[in-house]
Amino acid sequence: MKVQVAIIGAGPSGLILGQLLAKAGIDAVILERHTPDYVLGRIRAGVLEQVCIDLMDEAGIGERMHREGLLHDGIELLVEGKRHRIDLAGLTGGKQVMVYGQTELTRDLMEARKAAGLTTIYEAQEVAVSGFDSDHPWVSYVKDGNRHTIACDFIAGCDGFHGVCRASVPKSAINLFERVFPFGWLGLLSDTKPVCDELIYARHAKGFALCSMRSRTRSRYYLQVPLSEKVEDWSDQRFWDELASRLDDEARQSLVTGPSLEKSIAPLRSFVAEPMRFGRLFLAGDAAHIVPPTGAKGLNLAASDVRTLGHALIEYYGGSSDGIDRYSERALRRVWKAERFSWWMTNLLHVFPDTPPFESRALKAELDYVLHSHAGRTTLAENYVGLPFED
Ligand code: RFL
Ligand code: PHB
Repeated sequence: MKVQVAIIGAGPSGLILGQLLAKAGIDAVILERHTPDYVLGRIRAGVLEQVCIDLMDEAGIGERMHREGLLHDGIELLVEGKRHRIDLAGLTGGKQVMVYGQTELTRDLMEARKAAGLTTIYEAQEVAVSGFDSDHPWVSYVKDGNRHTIACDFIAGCDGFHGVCRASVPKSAINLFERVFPFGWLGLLSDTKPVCDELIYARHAKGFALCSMRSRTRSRYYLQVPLSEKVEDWSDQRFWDELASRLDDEARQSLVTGPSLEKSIAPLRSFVAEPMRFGRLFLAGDAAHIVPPTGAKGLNLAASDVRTLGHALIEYYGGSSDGIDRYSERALRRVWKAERFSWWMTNLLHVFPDTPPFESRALKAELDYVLHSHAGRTTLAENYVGLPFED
């Protein structure tokens, strides 16, 4: 088998890239280690920036997203029991974000791919990427006990943080930057009415809490927990009690509790791999970088990477290699801005063990500044809704 682009991973990065390339008449195949149901069962992101919304439209699959997604004009910060609204739209000349679950976005992309008859090989085991330092790369995989090989012009590594693509690059060719946070987020999904029309980011002495949602009837809540916590030790009741204790009276009164549909703990990490191109192998999305979820940037960064990569590959087949030559530099400029914002927002809103008293007071003053200065609120708002593309 021979294709123009072999995409590894059927998460949002791989599926959006596949759709952009298919629209441009570029022949691509996607190899995915898991089943479609497994991919759809992972509860992850919930907030889309305009960049991601626009890209879904460009890929021709934004119809359900516009029908069912909830546009938000602002977010609430709850600090020491007091609410502060960040008027995202008012501070950014009308920009909004959309609440639409990663699961739904992935489902739309999978269905569009299936309807267009495009090839996705699920349950592809032992995927290997080779020859990307030459003009003739190839990928191989095992399916139903047989090994298959696909020759290609390019490989797109959209295989997430634990994927095979970044791991196949010689260590001497890659620089890694990492910060692992000393806590995780315990998430709970439930079919209950969200506690508020907007997201609430709460800083509390007991730790951070986030009230988010997937729809007007489905809520997603998170609690900062030590990494030593086990999800089995968190009954639904314990979760609701702890959440209520980190909110204000108004939220406590409107909090509707119910059985959890899903509960899981995610560690928080900042990570960047540089560069994002190795010959004919490109990394995109979580394969190249991870942000702590506080700024809601992971999925949106994945979308902006594949926008840049998709356009670069389309340009290449149109006769210019300028886009692929500049891919890594262009993507990384945006990546580092989102890394900085996510790291900053995480530092501001979480409780760190053993923070020295001086740093603790300085952070408190910074939060006070952000909440009460127009410039501070604007900085938060313009980063949260997503910085504009520079190209
Ligand atoms: P994914 O989604 O991890 O997909 C990679 C795919 O590659 C497959 N794979 C392989 N396939 C073949 N062979 C191999 N060797 C393979 N190794 C891996 C995997 O099975 C998988 O299907 O990466 P992608 O596409 O780059 O997408 C990134 C996003 O999923 C991620 O950044 C976001 O979910 C992060 N995130 C959030 N991002 C936002 O923009 N807004 C949010 O509100 C937000 N909230 C979150 C989040 C992530 C969270 N967790 C659990 C980490 C909330 C949480 C709790
Ligand atoms: C979510 O709904 O899962 C979510 C929302 C905002 C974040 C992180 C996660 O910052």
